[in-house]
Amino acid sequence: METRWRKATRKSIAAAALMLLTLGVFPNGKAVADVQQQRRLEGTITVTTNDYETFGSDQRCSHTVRMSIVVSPSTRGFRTTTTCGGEIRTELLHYYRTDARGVISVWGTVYFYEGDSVNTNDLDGTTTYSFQIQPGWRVTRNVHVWNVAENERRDWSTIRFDVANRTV
Ligand SMILES: [Ca+2]
Ligand SMILES: [Ca+2]
Ligand SMILES: [Ca+2]
Repeated sequence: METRWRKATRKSIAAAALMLLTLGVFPNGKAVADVQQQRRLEGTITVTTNDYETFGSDQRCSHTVRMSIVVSPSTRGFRTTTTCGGEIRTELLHYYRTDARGVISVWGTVYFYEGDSVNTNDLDGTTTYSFQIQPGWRVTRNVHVWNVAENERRDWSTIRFDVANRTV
């Protein structure tokens, strides 16, 4: 037989459980969504380039860009330009946005120019890329582009993303 005390305890536990359930079911929906949608992308992008030389050794360059940006459902875009060896210009267009769950989408295009100078308009290779970063995760991705137009594989750039999806 249940004592009065036990019955009362059981009732208050049930009440507490109901309160927790209520909080869980009816959070401030909009505030939660806004917090989840704004994330910080943090890390580095390293552009490594090889400039093939007919005489002598190739020229090798490496540039690192540090990223720490707030990402939201509105797309943010950047252009990062690096040069190497007096003949190559690598242009990286990179875009970021979050979805409703706070997942960051990363995508873009790499343009590889090779010619008489780093200001050349001779576009010899193009690559597109896209990947996603779950909240709290860190991702590394290599994107490769090379001199396709002149079939010179020794002219190339590799863009290395090492980026994390953190709270704002
Ligand atoms: Ca060259
Ligand atoms: Ca050169
Ligand atoms: Ca060329």
